Amino acid sequence: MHASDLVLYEYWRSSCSWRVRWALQYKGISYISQHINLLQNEQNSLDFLRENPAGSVPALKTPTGVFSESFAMLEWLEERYPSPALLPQNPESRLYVRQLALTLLAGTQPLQNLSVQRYAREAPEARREWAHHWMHRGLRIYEALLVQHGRCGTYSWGSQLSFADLCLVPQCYNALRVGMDLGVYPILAGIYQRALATEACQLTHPDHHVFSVKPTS
Ligand SMILES: N[C@@H](CCC(=O)N[C@@H](CS)C(=O)NCC(=O)O)C(=O)O
Repeated sequence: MHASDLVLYEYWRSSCSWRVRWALQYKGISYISQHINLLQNEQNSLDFLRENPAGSVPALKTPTGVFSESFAMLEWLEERYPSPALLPQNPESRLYVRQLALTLLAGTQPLQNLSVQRYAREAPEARREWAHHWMHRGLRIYEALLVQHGRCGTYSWGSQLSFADLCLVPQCYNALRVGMDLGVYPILAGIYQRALATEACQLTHPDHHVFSVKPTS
């Protein structure tokens, strides 16, 4: 597949976008990254909605169409480009890693998404409380799962980077941005620091990522 065959529509600070561009980087897949400015509501422009009716990022353009939902993208990338793997080999370990990933991807991020915060709460301070509440809930469950299963090492699944870490790190980044203290989750905070230090994570970090198509502001 050529670089131009894949286009990732993304917003620089979007945690859902980060997990997909990290997977692309880790697997050494070239792609074009196109910035969609959420603060300027570009996700709801008619042109973008025609391609991606979900009106969210990330969206991935492949030779067969444009797709939303970051977890579907991770699964497709894993099937299409299995090495280096982001899922363990056996089905039970995969079940566990997917559980960790979805605890944050499906059970936490949607509740702290800005459009949900805006819909649920009017005052900025009340939005912040809302976000803290749901992020703490998600991270508390994640930490408890790590303790319960006792399988973590460098990363959430031993020494293998996995979907779980691709969801955990952007979630921790979000939590820190809104002033949460990760010290109450010592195990996942350690994984966050170790994963953050890796090359693919650094290259795709919101503060360092280089877009193929420059952000409009
Ligand atoms: N379940 C979707 C969620 C996508 C999502 O919520 N993206 C956020 C950015 S992280 C977004 O585009 N928000 C724009 C909006 O809500 O208008 C996924 O995992 O891709």
